[in-house]
Amino acid sequence: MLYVVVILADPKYESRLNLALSLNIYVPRDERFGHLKLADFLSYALKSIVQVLKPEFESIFDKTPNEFDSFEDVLKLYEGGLEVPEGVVKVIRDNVPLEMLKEIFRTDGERFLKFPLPQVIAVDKFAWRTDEEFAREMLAGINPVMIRSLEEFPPASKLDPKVYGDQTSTITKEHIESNLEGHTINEVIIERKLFILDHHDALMPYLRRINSTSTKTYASRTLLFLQKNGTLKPLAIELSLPHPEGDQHGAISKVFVPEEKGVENSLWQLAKGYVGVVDSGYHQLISHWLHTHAVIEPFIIATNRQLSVLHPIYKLLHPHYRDTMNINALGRQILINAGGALEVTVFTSKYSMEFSSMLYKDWVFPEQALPQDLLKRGVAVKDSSCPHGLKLLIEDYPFAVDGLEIWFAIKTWVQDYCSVYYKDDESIKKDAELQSWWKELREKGHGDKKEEIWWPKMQTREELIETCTIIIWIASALHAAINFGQYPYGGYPPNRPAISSKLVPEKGTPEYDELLANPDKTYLKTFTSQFKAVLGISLVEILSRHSSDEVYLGQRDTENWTSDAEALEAFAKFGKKIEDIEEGMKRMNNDEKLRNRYGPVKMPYTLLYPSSEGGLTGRGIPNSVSI
Ligand SMILES: *[C@@H]1O[C@H](CO)[C@@H](O)[C@H](O)[C@H]1NC(C)=O
Ligand SMILES: *[C@@H]1O[C@H](CO)[C@@H](O)[C@H](O)[C@H]1NC(C)=O
Ligand SMILES: CC(=O)N[C@H]1CO[C@H](CO)[C@@H](O)[C@@H]1O
Ligand SMILES: [Fe+2]
Repeated sequence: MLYVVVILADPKYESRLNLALSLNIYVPRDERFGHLKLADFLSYALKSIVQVLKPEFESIFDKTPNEFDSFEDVLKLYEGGLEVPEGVVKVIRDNVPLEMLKEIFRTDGERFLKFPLPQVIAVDKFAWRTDEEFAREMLAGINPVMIRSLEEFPPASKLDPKVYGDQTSTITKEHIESNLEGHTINEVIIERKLFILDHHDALMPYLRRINSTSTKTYASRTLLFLQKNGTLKPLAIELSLPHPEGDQHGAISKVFVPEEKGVENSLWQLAKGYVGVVDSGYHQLISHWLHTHAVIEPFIIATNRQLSVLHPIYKLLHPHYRDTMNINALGRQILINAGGALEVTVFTSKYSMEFSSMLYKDWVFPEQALPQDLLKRGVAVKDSSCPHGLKLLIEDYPFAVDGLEIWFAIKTWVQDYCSVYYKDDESIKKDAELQSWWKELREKGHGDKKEEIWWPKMQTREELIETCTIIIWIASALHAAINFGQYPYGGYPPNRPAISSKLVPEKGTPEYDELLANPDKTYLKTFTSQFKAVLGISLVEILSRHSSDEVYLGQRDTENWTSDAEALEAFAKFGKKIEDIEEGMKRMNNDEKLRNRYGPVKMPYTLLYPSSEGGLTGRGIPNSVSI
């Protein structure tokens, strides 16, 4: 009880501070980093990048905008060949302790930057450009939660036609039928082999405003076909802009199809780049920030306010909240704030937060359960003959395959644990603390959604178990799958461009002539300004790291977190299950039939391996959203 009083009486709460390197953001006492060495370092590093590197680079590149001339030029970033202007080096030297220089700025005070080689180009420097890899990253990359099955052709829009006119896709049969292994479009729809990465409706209402900033980009729809050998083939990309004469006139769209050679190939590569831009922004703002970091925070607050530390559900959930309030406060202070790093590196620019708030409207708690998410996206169907009663339509879908293993392991653990304390539904209804926790969460924490009928009523054991499983899944595995691939995939910006500064060149313009003469240069000019690339790489490198004292799924930081033997036994069983799952993942990664786990870039799918060392490992599921 004392605990609750302290929090309620707390006169301070997080508020804006002036930026200073020694940022000291107010976070409630129990939620502070405090036990950490490396997390302190990570936050220091983030602050340094945003507060030292960003303004310096901005001012220098403002005067002499530098562009990469070739992909070899970009590769110099990892070989120690990108020269930093003298002025920047001086400011860095004056502001950052020497021992941090190497780690944070990838420089030892000399004038060259050197980043670690991102995994996506570690084996092959150009495989990322293949269509197969482009499609594979929708299943095994850092935003594997977006692809869905296409059940109508042409793809329709849910935007209000009174406001937005006709937004139906302009992709036709003729664009794609030659690539369907001899089938017609109706056949592949019935066989459920057609998929879409749809970034049209969410973006269209923002595009006019976004294009008035330094970003120039498109809403996009990417159609994909599931081939016999289990890999996806991109069939067409549609890029759309609002109509120049007003929204009610619908969209103006161009359709690009895969071509091997000539200017058509250059245009196809550009089209894939724009898809990357929009998908990166959606990943960062929606899949990452909104769907993990932001939505979990109300659960932390309600848990601390309504459940005593001795309550069994408090003990169950507490490890999954570690450091989250602290990293979110830091994020609000320097990353997603107005003028912060995200607005510079993500295409939505100053509309970033509005965009993410708008999409919170579509967030539905029960659909965060992985099985529900897969069913909703039409990438799985119910089938009692399959393990867990679900059949994946794309059998080799690494995120879904590994995710389901983890999801059901968490669910079994939560079920075992809750069964110790709740023998029947009556005991749930009668638990006053539990009921006030859930009431506060729905009515205050996620208060904008308090009228929604989809909230579990918290009257049965099944509702408690599903709810706690979703919370743990979001905080641990979902966040890990979305977070720790940022550097391995996005540390090489051409593979995951985050921003575009030009539209597709039109025939008869000097830009089009340049595309003909030097398509790589056009690609880099469009997607990879040097300043934004260096800032973006620095950020994702820090954000992809584990601290050395991280606690991973299946572990707790104290052995004796409960004195109940049954609960400890169930937890030991969970830990063992998690280890077995990791072994299974390793076996699958060695199976050559599972091509999507490896792909042309020869990068095994490790993002849901539960265990990890500290540092930049591209694997590991921390218990909580901690970076
Ligand atoms: C899968 O099949 C397609 C179409 O036959 C082929 O182009 C592609 O190379 C195959 N992919 C792999 C990884 O074998
Ligand atoms: C945990 O509890 C057991 C049994 O009471 C005790 O023997 C052990 O020393 C405790 N471990 C720690 C780390 O406190
Ligand atoms: C500055 C700029 O290029 N803005 C464009 C953004 O998109 C709208 C809608 O298509 C165009 O009308 C603008 O010219
Ligand atoms: Fe994160």
